[in-house]
Amino acid sequence: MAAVRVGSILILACAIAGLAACGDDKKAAGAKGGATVTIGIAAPLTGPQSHIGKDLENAVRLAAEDANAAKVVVGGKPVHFEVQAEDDQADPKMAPVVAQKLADARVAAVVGHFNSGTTIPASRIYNDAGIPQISPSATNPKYTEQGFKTAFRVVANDNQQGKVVGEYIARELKSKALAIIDDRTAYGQGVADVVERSAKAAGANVVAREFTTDRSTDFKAILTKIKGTRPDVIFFGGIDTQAGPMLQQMRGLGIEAQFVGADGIQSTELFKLGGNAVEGTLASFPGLPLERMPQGASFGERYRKKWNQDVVLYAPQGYDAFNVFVEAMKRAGSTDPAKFLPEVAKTDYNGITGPIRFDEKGDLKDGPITIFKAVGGKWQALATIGGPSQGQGAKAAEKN
Ligand code: ABU
Repeated sequence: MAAVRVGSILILACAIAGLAACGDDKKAAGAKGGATVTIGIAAPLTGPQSHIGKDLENAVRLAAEDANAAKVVVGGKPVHFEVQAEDDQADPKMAPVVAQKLADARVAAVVGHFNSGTTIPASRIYNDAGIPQISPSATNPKYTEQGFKTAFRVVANDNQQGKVVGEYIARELKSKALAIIDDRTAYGQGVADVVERSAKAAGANVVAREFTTDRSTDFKAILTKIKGTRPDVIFFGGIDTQAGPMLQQMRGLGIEAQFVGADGIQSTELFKLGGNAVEGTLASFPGLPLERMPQGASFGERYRKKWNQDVVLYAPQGYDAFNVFVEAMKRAGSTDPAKFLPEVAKTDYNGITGPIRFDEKGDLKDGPITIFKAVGGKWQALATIGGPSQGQGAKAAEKN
């Protein structure tokens, strides 16, 4: 019964309490024998990464609106979906607090968190509460290596993404002097470690390894140090909020090295944050380009119409994560997390982003990785490696 408020009980409770806030629930639960189910979304909704968190919240709200318009029936009864959005501020210490709040609110499932550094500590809370969690974006492998049956992600992880990027730097860019910077987060440091290992294994020479934080804005000291090592490529493991000013400062210092990042910088926001300095930047993303996702173009259009902005980064994955839960509930004939959790694990769903199936750990099977280049203020896809049509880890890169 967690997260499910049966219509008649709720109406009675609202009548006794006289609460105005019960109005929506009353309306929803008014459907004959229906129930209201709340799905949580946890992400940075304030602070420097709020543009990415709001993108996810927007996607989940759109998915709930679509599910309600489709009049979803679970176990023969109509279900009304609501969304509870919580702000983890991209802070690993805030994440368990937010997760506990969602658990106490008895949400049926959680889409989130955005950051690996928040997703990992929050996952223990959801596991203990038996709440299924799908991160649309957390790529650190540790998230699904903890043995939690409740933890899933709808993107490839950084063992896959970092390997592709490291090999791209060594083989395609033919780097002989690679400098690496990370932001010391679970994501940034983790993906930088994998890039370093795979680039070295593929023949690149690493000349510098520096770090900053995910709250820093001045990188001149580490960039000046790196400049002395004469790098031909600089890889940054971190988020667009740091990458934008880092690129500007790098060019300001006269460093001409090719700048490469991973999915944390592959946002539309990077162009605003870094201006002209972004031109030519390379970044990976653990998924297909939006226009090559099976329903990406129409999703992008609907998202723009609804929210008056383009998809920032992970909205399609957030939308799909919500629907994986809805489909699991339908198959289980129940909105009780204990009953539909096994169905989440058995997911075989064709989403906006492509086919979604999970391995035994909760990782996405056959997740593609795309390499993008910043050209004229837009991301242009250069190559996609792996994915359902080629099999995970496929050697051949599909040129876009
Ligand atoms: N995957 C990039 C951004 C989210 C994370 O921290 O994993």
